[in-house]
Amino acid sequence: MRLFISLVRNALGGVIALLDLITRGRKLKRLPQEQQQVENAVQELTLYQFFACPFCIKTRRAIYKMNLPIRKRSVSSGSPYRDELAQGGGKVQAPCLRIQTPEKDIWLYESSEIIKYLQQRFQ
Ligand SMILES: N[C@@H](CCC(=O)N[C@@H](CS)C(=O)NCC(=O)O)C(=O)O
Repeated sequence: MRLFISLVRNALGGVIALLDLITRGRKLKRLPQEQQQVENAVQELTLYQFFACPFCIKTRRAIYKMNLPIRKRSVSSGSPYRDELAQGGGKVQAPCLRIQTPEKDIWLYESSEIIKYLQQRFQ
C-alpha cells in the first residue's frame, strides 16, 4: 500500500513537473552586470529538494522566474544530501534553502518563506 501511494504521488508530481515546464513563461531579464552580481550572490545558496514534490516545484518555478541559478540538491532516499539536510537543518523536509554566510549556515524551510526571502533579496 505504501509503495502504491508513493507511486501515485511520484506520478502526479511528474505530471505537475511537466506542466510546470510547459507553462513556465519568461525569466526576469537583467543587465549583464546585474545578472553577474546575482550569480555571484547565489553561490551561497543551495536548494534541497525533491523533483516531484509540489512545494519544491512551486519554489523552483519562482526561482526560474527570478532567473536565479541556485544550486539544487536532491534529497530522495539514498542521496547523501538527505543526511546533509537532516544534520544541518534538523529534519528531512523539502524544499529547504541553505544560506551559507561566513558566520553560520541558515536552513530556511517552508516554500512560501523561501520564495519571500528570495523576492526580498533579488527582485
Ligand atoms: N509546508 C511545507 C510542506 C513541505 C512538505 O510537506 N514537503 C514534503 C514533500 S512534498 C516532505 O519534505 N516530506 C518529507 C519526506 O518526504 O521525507 C512547504 O510549503 O514547504
